[in-house]
Amino acid sequence: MDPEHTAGRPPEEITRAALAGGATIIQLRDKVSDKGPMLETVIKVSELCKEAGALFFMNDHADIAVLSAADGLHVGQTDLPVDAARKVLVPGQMIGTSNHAMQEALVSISEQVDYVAVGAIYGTATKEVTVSAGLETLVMIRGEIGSPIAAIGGINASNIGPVMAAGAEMACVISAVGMAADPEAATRELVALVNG
Ligand code: TZP
Ligand code: MG
Repeated sequence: MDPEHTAGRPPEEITRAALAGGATIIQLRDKVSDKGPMLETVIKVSELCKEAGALFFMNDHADIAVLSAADGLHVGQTDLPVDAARKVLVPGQMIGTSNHAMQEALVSISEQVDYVAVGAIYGTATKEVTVSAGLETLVMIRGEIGSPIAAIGGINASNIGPVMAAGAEMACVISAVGMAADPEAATRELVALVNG
């Protein structure tokens, strides 16, 4: 859930639609809001996830992950280091990292993260990507690690097949749902492809 990629619709609306369509994890990624207004939205999104029995992850901000009772925090390579973020999180909260290459993934594993995100798998207009991982990196990392892998970047219904075939446990999408004319139907289609 990225409020910049909702085609003008409120984050809560996209969240409800994604949950109704069968999404099992929502991550909120807000690169523009001040933390006050951000917290209000995050708490709503976190509550919607709890009601639906889905997990909620906060991106970037350990303090907001705690304040919204998130299930976990997602950090990138230049965000708070994993050990520092853990000092802010409360017991039971999970942590996952963004990884672009094998070496980063191995460091993440040594930090005992709960999942390893790998991207960008495909080209994306949602984020300025400096290092592209590609499917090859996903396959390589899958061969080396047993922890859950979340694939991200340019994934949609037409190209999710190879991502799951490469052994990712999770596929993360922003625009394929957030920008869809019918986000609930778009999610349902992706979930069917993941489970099929
Ligand atoms: N990290 C790597 S690619 C990406 C992020 C946050 C953007 C994913 O967005 P989309 O629209 O699913 O390509
Ligand atoms: Mg980040």
